[in-house]
Amino acid sequence: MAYEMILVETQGRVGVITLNRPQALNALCDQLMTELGDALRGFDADPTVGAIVITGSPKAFAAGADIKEMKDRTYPAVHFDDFIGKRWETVLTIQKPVIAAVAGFALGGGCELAMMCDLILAADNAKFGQPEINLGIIPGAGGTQRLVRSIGKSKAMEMVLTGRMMDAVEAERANLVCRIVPAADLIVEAVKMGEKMASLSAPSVAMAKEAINVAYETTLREGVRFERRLFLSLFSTEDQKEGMSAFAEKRKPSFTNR
Ligand code: CO8
Repeated sequence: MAYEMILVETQGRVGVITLNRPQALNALCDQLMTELGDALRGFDADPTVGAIVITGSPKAFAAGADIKEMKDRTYPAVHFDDFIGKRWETVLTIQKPVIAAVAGFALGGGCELAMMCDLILAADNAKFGQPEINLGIIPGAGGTQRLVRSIGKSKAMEMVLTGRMMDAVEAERANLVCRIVPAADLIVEAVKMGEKMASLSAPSVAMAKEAINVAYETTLREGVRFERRLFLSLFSTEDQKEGMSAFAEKRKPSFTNR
């Protein structure tokens, strides 16, 4: 697929996808989301890639779903097209870690896309918000659910009911983002983090992310059972033998992803 709205490259073992629709602050139109999904699936299937970074421009990660594209849609059209499920949720199906590297605005669907990634690294100029209420709608790609689980009910209520944006410092304090870095270093830092993940045993990295993500969708008892199954299954891998032998032999492990 030839891409018009995203840039795709690899840096070492990290796949980097840059949302590239600057004239619309990376508004997430159908074409952009289709291209993003295709690129994500491509990197997930590429054995030379161990982690994926999604980023935007210095001014905007993404200013939301494309309001101009959505404004005249009718209920039957949005219902039967299932544009949220089909185009927006691909990121949830990716086995490799996906890092959202956010500079500038991450609003509405942009904030929701970032929250669908496995973690968010924020530039110091990042701004997060769910301003849909100003448009007469509500978040529709998981914002009301993931924000509550991430930052708690009160802050989620305030953001969703007033549309107030959060800056990077507040977002870190509220646990929406893992870390803040200077805007100029955002991609370097995100790729460095991805490279670290890519250097580890791919089965354990994939299972670790799966186990953490399950914590959002199940009870503690079921989550712990799920974790234990994954943990025990890793004893069937060569990488578990290699990782533990290397520790005992005081050398660096050499993982083969088997
Ligand atoms: N959709 C379409 N175009 C947009 C969007 C958007 N979300 N955001 C910005 N643009 C366009 C502007 O229309 C403008 O285009 P033009 O130059 O042709 O007029 C260009 O980008 C630059 O924007 P501004 O001139 O407004 O730039 P400012 O720096 O003055 O303001 C803001 C930046 C504050 C980010 C402002 O652009 C803004 O408020 N944008 C809209 C933010 C918003 O409301 N987002 C939520 C959208 S709804 C949503 O995301 C629902 C998700 C539901 C789930 C997914 C289902 C599809």
